[in-house]
Amino acid sequence: MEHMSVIHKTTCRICKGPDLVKILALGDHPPVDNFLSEKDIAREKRYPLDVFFCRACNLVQLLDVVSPEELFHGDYAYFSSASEPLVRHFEQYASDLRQRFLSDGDLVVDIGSNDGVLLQFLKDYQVLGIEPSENVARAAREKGIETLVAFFNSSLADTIIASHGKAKVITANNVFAHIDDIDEIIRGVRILLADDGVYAFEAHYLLDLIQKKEFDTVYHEHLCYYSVKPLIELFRRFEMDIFDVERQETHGGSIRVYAGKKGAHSIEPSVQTLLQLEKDAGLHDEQTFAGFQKEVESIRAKLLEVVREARTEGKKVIGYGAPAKGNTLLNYCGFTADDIAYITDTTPHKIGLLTPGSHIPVVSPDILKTETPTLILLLAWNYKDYILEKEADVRKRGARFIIPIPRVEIV
Ligand code: DWN
Repeated sequence: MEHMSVIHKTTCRICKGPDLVKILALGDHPPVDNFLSEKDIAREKRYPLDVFFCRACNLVQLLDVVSPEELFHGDYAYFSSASEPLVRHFEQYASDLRQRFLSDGDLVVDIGSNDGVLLQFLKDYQVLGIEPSENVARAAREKGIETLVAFFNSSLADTIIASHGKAKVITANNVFAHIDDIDEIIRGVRILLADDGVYAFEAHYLLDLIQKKEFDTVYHEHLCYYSVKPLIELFRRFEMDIFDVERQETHGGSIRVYAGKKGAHSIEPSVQTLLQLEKDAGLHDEQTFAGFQKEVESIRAKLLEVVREARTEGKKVIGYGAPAKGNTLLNYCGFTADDIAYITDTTPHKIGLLTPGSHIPVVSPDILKTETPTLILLLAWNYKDYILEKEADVRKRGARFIIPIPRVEIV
């Protein structure tokens, strides 16, 4: 793997202002989706993971930008379809888009389409995926979804218009928060979008992150931690409106934002409702973040206490799910394979590799058919209900799950 490169920004990604204050410092971390084998360990690099608040437009963001070519490379580890509840979420999302916006023959373009998890449910329309990671794009093509291996930008928008025409719906789910030059994305969306078209994107929601202490959703892929207020300012700069916003449960709590060309869609009350909710929760006020570092440190202290106590008592602790966020949590706590013997995961690509930074082996969940660990650290806590039900048998055999977020509890 090529050496990583990182740039250190000094201005806000949305308003371009310099008035930024650090609100969370998590230390130096390796990119969380770069699972690796023993031979790659020597070349692994870490970068600062610090979160900043813009006093002017209130965007919460990272300023240390690891190059996208090396985060979303040809051997990317994240396949959305590895999580059954997420597939169900995108099936519902597709039917929402179908009912509300789509007519026969419309073009739907998905930016950051991963393995076709959304477009697979819209194949009766013209669909086009855009996915920079070759291996993940291949999985989409195997589902019969036309997919361009590329990063989206305004020149690609022109190319797509020439070959496919303008898009009625453009989506960008768990990708719009990953992009440094968001202006370029919106320029491209504005070019590609039909005049009555809709740009719909999902991103984890800052309100959930703060209220449920989801510090582990901070990692180098996530450059922005959106709230509605700065997004309105961003789209206004491009003569676009945000006309509807829906809270979603995915990834610990997300927002689905609907935007269109100025005046093309009537503005729903949901926009003002969420703006008010954010104001009431203090998301536009720097003071709200003052205590966050301490809250995160106390979650770490509790996790260290539980896991290290089990270790001194000779009890076996494992991890369940090897999500990107799990690697922020493991590395922030400084856990290694001496603390967490192994981690199970349903993603074939991750099985047999080591987690970045903590270097814990990832194995198939099948091991739990025969092994009964004492404690299971639920790193994929955002699927807690689904997983606790699925793993009822290992719990009957005496295993207990450590749920780390929003507070450490053992169930
Ligand atoms: O931005 C991103 C977020 C939104 O999605 C991407 N960087 C990658 C990804 O982050 P993540 O890896 O934290 O997402 P998930 O969907 O929470 O990852 C869950 C992991 O757990 C997957 O590797 C699959 C695995 N899993 C499992 O082993 N057993 C999931 C389920 C539901 C299970 O039962």
